[in-house]
Amino acid sequence: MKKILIIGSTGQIGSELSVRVRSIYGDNNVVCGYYAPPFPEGFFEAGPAIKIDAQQIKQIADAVRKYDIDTIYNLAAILSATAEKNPKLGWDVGVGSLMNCLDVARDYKCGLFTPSSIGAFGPNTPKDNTPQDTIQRPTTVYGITKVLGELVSDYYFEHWQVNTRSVRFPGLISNVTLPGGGTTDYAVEIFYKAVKGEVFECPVKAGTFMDMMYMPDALDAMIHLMEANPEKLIHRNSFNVTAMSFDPEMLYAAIKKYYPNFKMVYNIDPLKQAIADSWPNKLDDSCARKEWGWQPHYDLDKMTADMISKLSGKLSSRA
Ligand code: AKB
Repeated sequence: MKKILIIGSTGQIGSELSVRVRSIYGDNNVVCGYYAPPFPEGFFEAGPAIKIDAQQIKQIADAVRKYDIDTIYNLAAILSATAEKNPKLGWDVGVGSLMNCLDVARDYKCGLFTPSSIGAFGPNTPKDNTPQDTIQRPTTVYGITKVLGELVSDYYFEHWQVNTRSVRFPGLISNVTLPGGGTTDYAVEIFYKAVKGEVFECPVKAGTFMDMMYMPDALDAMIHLMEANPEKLIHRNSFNVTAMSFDPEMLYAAIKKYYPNFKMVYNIDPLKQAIADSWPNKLDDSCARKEWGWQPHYDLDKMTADMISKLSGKLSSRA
């Protein structure tokens, strides 16, 4: 029986991962490590929860011992644009938290999932069908912490057999918890504006392609990879995964099918544009498909339909 600790369980990924893994492994077998609000309704009643600052190794080790944890999802993160504005914070959270999780995972024999990102690539990486194994010379602090995270996670596996696994997430689109400080956040924010009938100011130019994924697929990716047969894994840290690649115009057109009067204008954020320009257009995720059966279920149209239906229900019930 798995006993899971989710670090960062109130964040964009954690708030949904905790619900999904509790439905699979049982409420009491999943411990939600939280650092900050927002706390979803019923958060403290749904199962065990404990305050964890991932930069404090003792807090992680105490939780692992107390709840007899065997699997850690390390979701503590500062996203790309925020990390560029505060590199020290980006480094401390990205690297410090991971090193703490790795040491605890080694000492208590836990499996460890840590997300990497398309941000682990840089301007001299092949942009289209970016291979699994290729040049990784990112030009952002976020990207540097992700490459370091990939390498050091493989190191802990090679040297101490720590069961480390990771995927390179693209922009994640969700209707539950907003991202914050990411370069791909526009692909979530646009839906809120469309549903509220407001004009959307897009921070990246038309023609800026990036990989994206709907949150239900992202949750599947994490859970399937952590359940994958280790003998089939040639790679570990980290797998390319993607579900769709689009530019702002394609997303705008998909949303306009539901809201013909919706208006998007461009108000370019130079920092986000520079970061996006340094990232790939579209990853090749064939290794993930071969090694552990990765298969996304949402493309642009299916994701758009579901986002609009879920968000319009949520926002109208709040009105
Ligand atoms: C970001 O934009 O920083 C993240 C990412 C792609 O890692 N969403």
